[in-house]
Amino acid sequence: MAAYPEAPPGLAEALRDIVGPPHLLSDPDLKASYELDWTRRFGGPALVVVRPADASEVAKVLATCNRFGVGVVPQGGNTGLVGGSVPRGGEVLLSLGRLNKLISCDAEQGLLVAEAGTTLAAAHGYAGRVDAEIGIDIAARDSATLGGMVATNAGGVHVIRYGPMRARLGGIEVVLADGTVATRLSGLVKDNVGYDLAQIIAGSEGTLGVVTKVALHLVALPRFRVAALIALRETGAGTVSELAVALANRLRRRVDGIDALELVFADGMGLVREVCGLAPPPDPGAGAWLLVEASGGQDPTMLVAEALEGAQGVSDVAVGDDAGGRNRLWAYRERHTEAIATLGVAHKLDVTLPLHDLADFAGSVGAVVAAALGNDGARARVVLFGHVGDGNMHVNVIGPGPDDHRADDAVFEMVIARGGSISAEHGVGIAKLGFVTASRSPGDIAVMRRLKAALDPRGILNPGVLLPPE
Ligand code: 2HG
Ligand code: ZN
Repeated sequence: MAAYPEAPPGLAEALRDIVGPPHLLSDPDLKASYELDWTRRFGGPALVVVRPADASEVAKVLATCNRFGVGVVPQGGNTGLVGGSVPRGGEVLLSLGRLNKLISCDAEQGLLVAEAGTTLAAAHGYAGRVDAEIGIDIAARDSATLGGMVATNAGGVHVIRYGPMRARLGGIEVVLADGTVATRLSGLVKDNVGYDLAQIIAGSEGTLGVVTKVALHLVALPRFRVAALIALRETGAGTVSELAVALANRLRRRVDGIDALELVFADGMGLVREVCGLAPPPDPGAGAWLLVEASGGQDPTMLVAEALEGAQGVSDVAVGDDAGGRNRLWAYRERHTEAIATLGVAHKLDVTLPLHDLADFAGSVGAVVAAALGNDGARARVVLFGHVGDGNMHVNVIGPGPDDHRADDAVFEMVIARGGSISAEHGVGIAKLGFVTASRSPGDIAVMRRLKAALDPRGILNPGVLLPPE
């Protein structure tokens, strides 16, 4: 980590007066957990960590930092994977963790409103109490917070049915750099009065404002839900990736109410089983496994079974139709991230490919990484998995040092050449800054820069993230 920067005289005292002494952290040991991200690849020293209690304290903190011209890094559950929620060195770290109250959860209106630091798991619990759910789920649900998920437009396993976080938004409350509080939490489905505040802020990665409240549309809890883990073996009809993409499309055409279509491969499965001590999956010798989940008012099990009849490459299937059974199947997929973390600091390349190109990408990305790393290629390991239903693959490269960008660059160039996206759901952060201009038109970038200049003229909000230097 870089040397410890000094806070400008008077800043720490001013912030302490706002939040109270216990919530202004300047001791290096107390700050440490806020200064390194989940990947351990990104992080830097914060001037201080400040933990406001509510939106009005957030507003005062931002107004103060704006006056001092000091950068502010907002942080929710610190589950980000692109270096966007940890200091680069010399910013105030603004933790939203204390803003964790439920405001309302109304099944009739179909809306949950909660403070930004509420975890996704807590939100699931609130929705469940009124026989509803919120249509967003990610493996980091116990730590990831609603505000951070809006800021990064988080995706997850249910995007193919309900869309990403921005599609679930019924409104937000956001605090701008100068301390202005903008609130629109009505949750009205039809409400066409001007610019859409929530949609401007969603995906802005803390660069335009700090989210303090989130309104999410609810969906009714389905009566039936089933998950199936489908083992695939290569046949003359194609590689396991080709078979998986074909089967995902077939399931989508034939089964109503598909919630998730996820893909893991043999090396990732082996790693997860070894690290997490999981029982053998269906056909332990298979080359890949497709996890499908479907739900609705009718039991989808028969439709899934019928869709699998005659499907190519299927060597075995395990079905989970109660929560315990489903969770057991999901563990093979969800526990990839923690299992990979035991191998070292992974380069997390979260990319989308057009579906027709996904299988070819999956088959060739390992060789592209090895070539990019030259003599170091043999020591690198690539673990691939992801949300095959929406073309989103997680390419995890373990081996290159944190600042070695050769593999990242090669994969991003490959993705752009194929018409995909360098950031499917994790955001840009600082990890992908070099590829933003290749991913957006000059006019598009100009709009982003003007929005940034208008809402944060002193450039204090998450400096260095999302927008590359001009
Ligand atoms: C997931 O889909 C997350 O589980 C994490 O997006 C992906 O660890 C990763 O690469
Ligand atoms: Zn993911």
